[in-house]
Amino acid sequence: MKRLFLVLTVLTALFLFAACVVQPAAPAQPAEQPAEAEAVEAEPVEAEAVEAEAEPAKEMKTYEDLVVGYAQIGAESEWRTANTASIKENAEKLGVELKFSDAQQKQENQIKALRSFIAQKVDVIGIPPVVETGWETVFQEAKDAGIPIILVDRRADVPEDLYVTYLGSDFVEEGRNSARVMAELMEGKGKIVELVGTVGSAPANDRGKGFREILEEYPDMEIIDSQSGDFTRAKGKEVMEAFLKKHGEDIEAVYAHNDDMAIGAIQAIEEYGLKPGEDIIIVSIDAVRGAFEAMIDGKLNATVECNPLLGPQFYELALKVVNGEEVPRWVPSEESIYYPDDAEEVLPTRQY
Ligand code: GYE
Repeated sequence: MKRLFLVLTVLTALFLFAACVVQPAAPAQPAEQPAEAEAVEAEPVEAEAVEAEAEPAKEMKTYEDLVVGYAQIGAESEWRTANTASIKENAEKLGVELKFSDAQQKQENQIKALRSFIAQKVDVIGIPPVVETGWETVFQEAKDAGIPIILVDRRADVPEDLYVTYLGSDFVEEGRNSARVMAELMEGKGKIVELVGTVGSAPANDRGKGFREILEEYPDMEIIDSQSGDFTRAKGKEVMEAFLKKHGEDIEAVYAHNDDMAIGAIQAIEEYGLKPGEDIIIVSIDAVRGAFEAMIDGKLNATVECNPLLGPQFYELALKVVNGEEVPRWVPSEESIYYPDDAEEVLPTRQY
């Protein structure tokens, strides 16, 4: 019941938030549309028809006209491969020409990709910045070349005029939800280790922040160690091994910034001779298929959803942007929380 209430609260909050954020964009459209409508209605009246001709409506681009550059981070997690698939499949479906690059988790490669997209004069650039800082110069270069940037999935710490919109999750809220779930599972007390995402990335920064914010309400819950596993299974396992070596059975819970690191931690815990999900409570973020499988096996206690299927919304935004339509500054994705009880039923419906 408590869980249902939590999920409902989260969904309501998201809904209200989305309603507030999306609204400001609405007035932009009516401003243009009536002009067109008038021109059509006014056809029989010569004078007005001439006026309409003198100022021809700007030709609207369609998906088939769009050339888009997407500077992907890499393939570090199940989440990321699902995101890549969504970006590629939807380009094909819509007839968008996609120039895709994989930076292998290196910022310098993402910067090179942006410069190459600028040289190729793409219409729009989409990028999930691997870390938050260090983007100003290259974003300015895109702006100077008249190429709009859409931040997809992760934010960048740059002045607002250097990108048109951010499409992605509320990572702070994901962190808060993880802590709320953790508090419930641990009954408000115990020692936690934290597997942090890529250092300096928006999701790692915000998921850490949101989690701590809620923990302040629980003085008996404590993070005893915190280290980056770079969002990968291999590093998640490595860091968990080190935590176990150092703290042993003092560890009562793991908070992992993504499911892949949690899955790595599960392996480390089993190899250490403890039962993940029982001896050590584990909560992570993403809700990828691997997390549902782990929950069915009783090895993961909850996963907080982060939606990677951003392709459709991304191209919709890209088209609006090249056609000069106004878009909201932030388009948040809709998300939920899942528990082992629902895992079996939900797994077949998961697309990632
Ligand atoms: O949670 C993680 C991925 O930026 C939201 O990146 C994304 C994160 C996701 O590697 O699995």
